[in-house]
Amino acid sequence: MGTVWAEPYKIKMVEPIRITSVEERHAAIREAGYNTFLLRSDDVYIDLLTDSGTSAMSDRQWAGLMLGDESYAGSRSYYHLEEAMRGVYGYEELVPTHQGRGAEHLLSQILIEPGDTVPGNMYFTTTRFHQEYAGGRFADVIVDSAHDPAALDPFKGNVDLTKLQALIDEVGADRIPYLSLETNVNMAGGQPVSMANLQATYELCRQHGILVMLDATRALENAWFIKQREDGYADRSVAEILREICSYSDGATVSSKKDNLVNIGGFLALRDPELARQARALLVAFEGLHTYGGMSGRDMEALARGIEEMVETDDHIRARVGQVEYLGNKLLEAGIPIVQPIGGHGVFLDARAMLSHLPQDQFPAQALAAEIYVESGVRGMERGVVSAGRDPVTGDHHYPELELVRLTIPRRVYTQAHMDVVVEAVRQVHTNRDAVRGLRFTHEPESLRFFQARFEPIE
Ligand code: P71
Repeated sequence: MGTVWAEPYKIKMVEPIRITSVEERHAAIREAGYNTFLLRSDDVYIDLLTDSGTSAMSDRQWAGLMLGDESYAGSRSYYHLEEAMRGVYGYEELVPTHQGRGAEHLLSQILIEPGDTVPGNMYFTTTRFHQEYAGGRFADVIVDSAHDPAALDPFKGNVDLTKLQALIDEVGADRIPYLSLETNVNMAGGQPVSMANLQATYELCRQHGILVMLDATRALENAWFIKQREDGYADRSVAEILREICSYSDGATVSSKKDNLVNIGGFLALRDPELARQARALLVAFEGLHTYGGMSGRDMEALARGIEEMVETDDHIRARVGQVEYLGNKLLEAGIPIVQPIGGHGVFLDARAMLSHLPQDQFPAQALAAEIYVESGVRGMERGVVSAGRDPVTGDHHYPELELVRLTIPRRVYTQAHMDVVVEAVRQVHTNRDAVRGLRFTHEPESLRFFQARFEPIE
């Protein structure tokens, strides 16, 4: 294989998209309260809000929709999904859910007691919500470099074992039901965990009787980075690396809307049949019967095929991450401050560096995302103080060091030419950055506020 890569597929069907005028976009963003979550997709040209549920399925997956078995109980498609999950991830017990947060809900409810602490390598919004909802407290044990957008550490997703040990000493291992270990850490900018760190973390936790639960939502992207960056893995397939990642854990939650190449779905995977029994007891109350969770038969069939397809060869993941790196490198060449190294699922603009005239309580990343949309119709997502929310005890904003706009690339959807348009748009905003004004809330929801918050520009 040479150094030039290309997509391992050709295009059989297309979906037209519309370019709007700058006047239309001004009106649209005002109506959306300067929140890109509240825009209508018809008003968006290139949609980089998220890589979640936005991927293009293959012809084999679409064919699977027709073959899905809609039996209420014991669906053939469930057994196909179970076989695919066991084969690719290596866990024994499958608990299907409607999407990732359904799995997080079940896991948090079965393992967390009020007053417990759940350490993790940086928070994720829904994950932390469910930990707190179950009465727990999240404690960040990621390496310091994860909080520095410019640090070039190849594994900025790693757990800092000193921080973890200090937490164990402080609260006691019996108040830590599990460590929540995210692969290719989303909020850090799509940054991987090394295999050595996964192994060492698992061993430390085992010594203290603490379970390790992966958030394996983007474990495939993590496997690709291990292959590229960690000694001893260059000649291993991503399929083998993924299996080894999972071997250092007791279970996993997965949002199948990412790596797994489907538009909806997810699962909780476990090794311990007793924990799986407890999860299924809740599953039937909150999601659906244990052989479908929240998914239809056709959803499960497409998902089983997506799981198999993502690791069939390394070419898929090479092209997926290659496209993200293409965008990131073009932005770097243009002098735009982004999180480095370039992540697995998107490019993260450093809004704090770009809009240095705005204090963090004027929501620079929120303002930057709105500005890029108005400039070009490209939609990104705020990942900064708005996403971080408020401390449930003090009521103050959490002020994360990372104040970012995420330009997230859906899998198999956009072309290199689309990426060039995005570069042009961000360059333009960067040139005029001093004119971007800060924002203030006009409506602030109590929890997961970023989804539905509304803002207005500060005069
Ligand atoms: C993403 C999403 C979707 C999302 C969720 C919350 C706020 C904004 C966007 C979802 C994840 C994820 C990780 C690591 C669990 C979930 C929840 N990501 N873990 O990045 O990235 O999964 O959406 O299927 O419920 O845009 P779910």
